[in-house]
Amino acid sequence: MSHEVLGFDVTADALLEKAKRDGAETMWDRKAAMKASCGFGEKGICCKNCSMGPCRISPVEGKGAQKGICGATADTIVARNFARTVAAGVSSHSDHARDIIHVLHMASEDGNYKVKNPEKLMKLAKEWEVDTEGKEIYQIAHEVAEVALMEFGKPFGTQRFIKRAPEPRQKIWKDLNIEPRAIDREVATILHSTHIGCTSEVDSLMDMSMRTSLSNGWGGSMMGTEFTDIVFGTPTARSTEANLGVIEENMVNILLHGHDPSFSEMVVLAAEDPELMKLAKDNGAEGINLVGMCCTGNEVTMRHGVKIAGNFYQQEMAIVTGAMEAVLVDVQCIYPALPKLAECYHTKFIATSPKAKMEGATYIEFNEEHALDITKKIVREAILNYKNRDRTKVMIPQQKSKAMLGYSVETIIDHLDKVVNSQTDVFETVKPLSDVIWAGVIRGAAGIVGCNNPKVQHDNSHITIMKELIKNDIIVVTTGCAAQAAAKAGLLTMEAKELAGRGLREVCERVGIPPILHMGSCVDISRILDLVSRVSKERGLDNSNLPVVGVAPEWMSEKAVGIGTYVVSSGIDTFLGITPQVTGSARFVDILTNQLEDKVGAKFFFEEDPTVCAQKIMERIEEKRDRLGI
Ligand code: BF8
Repeated sequence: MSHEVLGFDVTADALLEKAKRDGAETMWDRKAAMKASCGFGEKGICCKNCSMGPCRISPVEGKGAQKGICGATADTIVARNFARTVAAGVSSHSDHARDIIHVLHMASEDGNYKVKNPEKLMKLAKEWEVDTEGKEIYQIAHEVAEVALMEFGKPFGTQRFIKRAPEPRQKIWKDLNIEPRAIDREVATILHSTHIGCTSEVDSLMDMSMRTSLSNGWGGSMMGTEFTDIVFGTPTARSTEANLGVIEENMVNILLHGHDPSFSEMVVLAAEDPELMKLAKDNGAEGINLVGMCCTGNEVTMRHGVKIAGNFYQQEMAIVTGAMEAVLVDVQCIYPALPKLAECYHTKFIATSPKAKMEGATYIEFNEEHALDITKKIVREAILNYKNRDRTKVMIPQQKSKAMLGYSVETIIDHLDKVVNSQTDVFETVKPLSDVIWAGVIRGAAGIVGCNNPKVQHDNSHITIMKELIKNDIIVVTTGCAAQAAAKAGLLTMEAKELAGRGLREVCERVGIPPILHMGSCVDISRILDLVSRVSKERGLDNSNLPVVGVAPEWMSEKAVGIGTYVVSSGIDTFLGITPQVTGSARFVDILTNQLEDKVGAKFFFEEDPTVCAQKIMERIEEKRDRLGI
């Protein structure tokens, strides 16, 4: 079993040994069976866009096939594959957002879904010029939701939220003709343009990739965040615990895994039902213990403090503990292997989304009309399964760490208002943040985001880079599975300020924040865009002028490629700890890591060694500071 990449994880070894004893197959067995990954796929030079192929281009220049049967070169094939990956990532995030908007569209005073944050709704109505005069809140909600739904398919115009970007950034997009239009249109256009016999021009494919990615960053994802906050509340700072040690020996354990809070929020509500709580006790348990994983875990922890069982690579380990009564999933990042693994234990694996039906799963379809009834039924199934737990097969690791999270932009500004802005009587501004960066107390900021990937030691890249940066006075904001890695490592605590440099430590003490701020799920990278753009606007600059970077140390999903592309297109350099599947085209690599800077003022960096990556990030931040003369 090749799981040496787990050396960093203190819970892994014993559980993997247990999996072996239990006859349970894990990703590490499958990775070992995979032997080597496909060299053509790895470099992005396999084309299966038509059935004359698949065509594989020789990775050696001048030797073997240099073109596909249609004549597509390695450059074209790599660029087309990249574009399609971006389109898939954009679809996932934006389709998730669409579901949340539908939830607001059906929200009502006496329904399962309500407007939890009317102030945010009214702000958005104003921003989008929706007439609110004399209308009650739910009518406004429905009208705003309708406007949002049009952002997916409107025939004319560009995404509404691009006006939130600094003006110089908007001009760059306009001049390059990459202002994002309707989301579905951008995705369809990419699929069309990468069909055989359409675009072969590499720069054009890159431009289309950027435009499509922006329709997510400043469209789908941003709407996802806004509407989630309107329906379920804007996250505020709160504490929780993280790692597999949050699973309880004497409780009904339910794992929430996936992404969409319209499902997980209803499970949280169902688990608070007095009848179900009594049923749990009647079945011999002390209560119901909800725990989260991946981005749905982030959503429910930052609004309710639901404990975090772990991040992406721990989804199998949570089941191997033998103490999980049910795994409830909706969409994205769920291994198809889980239902089979659950069969090795008493665990019920319940799929709920028609968008992600899974072989071997119990399927209980979730729909928003009967949301609470369905989630109550599901929680009941989990409770009734408690008696089936085989105590001889239970092994729960002890490890867990405390964490502070829920730092939405509003919460960060609220902290600044209370301790700094109140002295100047200028509220709701990020000026104090930009002031400490300009003064050099903090050298810059990094958004560290993304997944786990068995190509590198799990969580190690996240944690190494985070520690190195805060030590050197670079404040970190984080989302996704990277944020959960930080939570498990104890880095989302006030005590973690002791690991920070003097300047950052002082800021943490003064403002009352940890040196690493958990800002939510992957969709919430839009919060980071918002924060960076506020600082740019405050200084009258563009994002590309600021000493800020994006980092995805262990990314693996198509969504991550879409995100990285919109972050760079938004003027923020992005460091990737896993090299994307583009190295079959030196020209495309040069576009990503060099030429993009001339176009959009930012570029990608590929660096797999986390220590070297941190060093390069710091050099880039200092370079940006030099250019600003600060
Ligand atoms: O939604 S859950 S593995 S893809 S980081 Fe990555 Fe984690 Fe998936 Fe982003 Ni979030």
